[in-house]
Amino acid sequence: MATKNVQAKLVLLGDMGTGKTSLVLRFVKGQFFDCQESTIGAAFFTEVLSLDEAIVKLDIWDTAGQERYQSLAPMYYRGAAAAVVLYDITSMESFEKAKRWIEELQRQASPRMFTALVGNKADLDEKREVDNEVAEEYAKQNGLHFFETSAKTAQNVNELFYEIATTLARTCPSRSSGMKIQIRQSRRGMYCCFS
Ligand code: G3D
Ligand code: MG
Repeated sequence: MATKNVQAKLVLLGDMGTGKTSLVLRFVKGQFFDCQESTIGAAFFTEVLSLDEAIVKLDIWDTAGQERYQSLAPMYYRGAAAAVVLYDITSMESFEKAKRWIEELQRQASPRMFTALVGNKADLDEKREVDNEVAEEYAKQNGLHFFETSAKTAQNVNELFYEIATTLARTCPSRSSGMKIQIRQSRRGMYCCFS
């Protein structure tokens, strides 16, 4: 049987400083920096995951400071098959901001979009402001996948991205032959099944 090939756009949303760039670097490069430079300009990563059921190519878009300008967001998440909305477990304010992003996605984005609520910096439990149970309950009520992660210790980072890839492998159609894909991409500039 031919292997299924899926290509999908994944966007990271959330307040500045929640660890979006750190989380992607941990996943893609296996690294963590205590002094992570703020993201300026485009930040784009591609990662290919080989699963039993499919090969999933994730085009990961890290917000390049757009989190400051919420009005630019729709352009950023248009065509995305998956969104990861991050908050920092040591900041209630970042959790409230994450909820605003979720509400915006629910209003604007495709209802089929895979959406995960992610509480990062789980290694800083002694400074925790957001209860795991409160966030998990919110996620449940809103039909979101939920994880607590640490880009620093790598806790749950692979689990998060593999859950995304496994779900997309199931829900996205396989890329067809080169010609058709080229036409779709040049016309719409989008990926996967939600373009
Ligand atoms: P952003 O891309 O969402 O703006 P960054 O966030 O990835 O730039 O991270 C912001 C700060 O949080 C960085 O520290 C980074 O090292 C730290 N950080 C990110 N993830 C974690 C984590 O899981 N645990 C801990 N303890 N720190 C984390 P600085 O000092 O550069 O502000
Ligand atoms: Mg960043």
